[in-house]
Amino acid sequence: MNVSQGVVAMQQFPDLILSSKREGNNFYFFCTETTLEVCVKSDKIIRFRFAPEGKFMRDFSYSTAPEYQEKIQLLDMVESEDQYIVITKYLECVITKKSAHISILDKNGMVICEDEKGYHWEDHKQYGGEIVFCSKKIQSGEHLFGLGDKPTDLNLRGKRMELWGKDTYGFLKTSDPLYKNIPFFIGLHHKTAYGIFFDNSFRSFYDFGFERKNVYSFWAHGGEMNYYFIYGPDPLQVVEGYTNLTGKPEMPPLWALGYHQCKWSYYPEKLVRSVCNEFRTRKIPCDSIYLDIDYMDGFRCFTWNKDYFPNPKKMVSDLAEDGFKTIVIIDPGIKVDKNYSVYKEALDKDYFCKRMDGTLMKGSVWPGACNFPDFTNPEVREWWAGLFKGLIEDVGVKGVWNDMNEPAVFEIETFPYDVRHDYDGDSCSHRKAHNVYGMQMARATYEGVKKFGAPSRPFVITRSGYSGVQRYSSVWTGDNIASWEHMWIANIQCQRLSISGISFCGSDIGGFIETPTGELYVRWIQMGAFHAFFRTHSSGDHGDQEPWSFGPEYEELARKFIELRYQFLPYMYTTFWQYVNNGTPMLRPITFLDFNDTETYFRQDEVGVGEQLLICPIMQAGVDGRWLYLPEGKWYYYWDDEQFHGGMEVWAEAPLDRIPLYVRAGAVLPHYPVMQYVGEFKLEELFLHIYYNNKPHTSTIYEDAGDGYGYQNGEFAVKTFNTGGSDTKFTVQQSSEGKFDPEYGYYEATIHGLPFEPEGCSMDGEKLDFEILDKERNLIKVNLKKAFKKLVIS
Ligand code: MIG
Repeated sequence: MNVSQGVVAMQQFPDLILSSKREGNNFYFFCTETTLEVCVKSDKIIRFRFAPEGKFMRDFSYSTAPEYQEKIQLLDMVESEDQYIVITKYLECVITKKSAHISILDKNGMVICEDEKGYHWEDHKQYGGEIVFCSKKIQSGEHLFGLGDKPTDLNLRGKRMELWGKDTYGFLKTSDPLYKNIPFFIGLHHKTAYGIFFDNSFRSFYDFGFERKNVYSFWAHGGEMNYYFIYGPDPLQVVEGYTNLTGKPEMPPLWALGYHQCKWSYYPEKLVRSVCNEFRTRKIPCDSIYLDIDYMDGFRCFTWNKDYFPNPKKMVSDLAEDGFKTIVIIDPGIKVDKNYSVYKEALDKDYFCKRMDGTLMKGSVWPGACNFPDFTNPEVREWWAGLFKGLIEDVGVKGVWNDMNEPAVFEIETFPYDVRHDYDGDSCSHRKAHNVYGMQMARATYEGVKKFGAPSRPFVITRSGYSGVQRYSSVWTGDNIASWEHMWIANIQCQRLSISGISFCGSDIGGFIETPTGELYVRWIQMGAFHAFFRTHSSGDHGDQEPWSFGPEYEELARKFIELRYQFLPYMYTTFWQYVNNGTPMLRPITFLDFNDTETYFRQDEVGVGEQLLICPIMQAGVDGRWLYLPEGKWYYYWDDEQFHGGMEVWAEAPLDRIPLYVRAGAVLPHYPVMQYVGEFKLEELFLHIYYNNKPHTSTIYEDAGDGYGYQNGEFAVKTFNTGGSDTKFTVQQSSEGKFDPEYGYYEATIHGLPFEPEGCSMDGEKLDFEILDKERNLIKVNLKKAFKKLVIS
């Protein structure tokens, strides 16, 4: 092994590769002591692992990574005097014999990603084992994205970040680390994108040219150098590749895409009921209500404070009748109390985390002194899931909110390093388990909510998580502040989470800490209406934060945007399905939307929402509009149908009753009527808003029952709409797949932007009546059969 003497630490490197071996899709390269494993997972995904002394660790990961294998179309290896080349359909992976340096090239011979020092390691003087490093060159013009919930600029170039989940109350733009641990990032240069997923759960670091301008590196305080290279070249494809690798969620219940109302805390029962009542009397749509920690008896998980909630089952079912799903918080800390059955059982069964020397891990959180279940033990997870029987099956709670699972502990921040964990049968210290603890808690919670809520779909939300957490849970961005800067941060965080495999995300609308002005609240709710998770939450002690708390003028505006969200529900649901089906992120940074246009690389306020929409929130007080950059193509301004060409800056007229919102020309957007909650009434019709375009354009609508698992057995419908036109004619064609037949009877379609005055209209060859809705805007209305195949307007 090569040794180069540093000032503080000794870096060690692999040396000459002496031989190689192929086993199926895996290749092994043997240096004197070090072994490199190269596993080809798909035509676009290659995994690299290093064993410094030739012996690999157990191949286990809480992301689904190790089992993932796709069909490979082409795989070959060639050896020359000084290098090996592993060849796939899209990639050439060059490994030098001299130092096991790795470069990956595309089929045009362009270097996508290449080692600088490459893999190296240092002894961990304090804790033993190795600190494992990998450094690569930053290519010219390279931008770097990813890493989950970081609150800083989207492009991470020039920054250094850390993953070590932390309770960061009132975090700042510069705070790091935050709650979530997502060791995945994306590089983009020369119109080519790739990703690196460093599947290592130890405390890890990412230096994107902070220390040395043209080098990025990632390292972890233990474990293996074990990373995946994921090829695009389109950045959205990189995210899809990563999401396929680490897993996609199931469809959420449709109501979970509705509006959620939360506060720390709504209690007692009377207050909960009156808040829900206010929503219905004021006709502000809402689908769920949250109970924060005060519903419990002395903060004991799975208990109720009977003074505040004498009959939870009755309350929950009354609320349910009015369309409210009740969601309750569950923290990991279990109160030390010999008279508390959950505590007693966990103690008897040895389910709590222990310190290295065998005493229980004790820490203080809301209930006072607590012990903490070891969620990395499969038996503990099963037990935990079982605890939800009471809440879900008996009381009728529909969703569970996991908080404090970084894990957070008062005074000492988190568990000490020496705490032991099972880690699914390969016992380890907290150094390795910390970053996955929250995810394993969410996983166990999800299993319980799913089991006892069957056949309904579960809803779980978590604050912490590791790669793959998206399979079990939605997330929120934690304890933010009621400020314009925090609205900006939320806009960034939700985009970043989306491109980190976690599309089901949202922020505490209006801010958790302190109280927003009515204006800030309205601007924030406008943005939140386009985030998959749409919830107002606040810490309550600072003032009220219900949509009506800011006076009638702002209430009217908040209602308008919550209503808008319900109108957009079938679109958001379709976008969610595209995420579930293909791993496509729901929010798409403008750079990802149009990565061929490098102008977009320096922008981050503009966000694609699914395939057809673009928003650019107003994040400043007292303004009536803003400049923004539209990506390539033709766009309609949602509010007045004004048409714009992309690839340039445009001014969006957006007084407080508008968010800058654009629709792609040619799009078919489904709308629901305004409803107070999902399933309030039977739908008579589905509204379609169809936007004229002279170029062909495709839109999709996904539908299913909105709950239950029929969709996994073909009970769904995917409708494809192809639009196209000329100066005198416009055509809309529909085809569909799947056997689900929605309850509504027909489509009520509005055609926007026709460049001609229509004279006739036909559906599947037969004459069809149309109505002119608005002469000036040339808005045409037609009613269409659900199964129509072709609409022609001329
Ligand atoms: O130490 O449960 O981020 O959403 O309302 C604070 C009380 C604990 C932090 C969460 C917040 C929640 C609060 N919790």
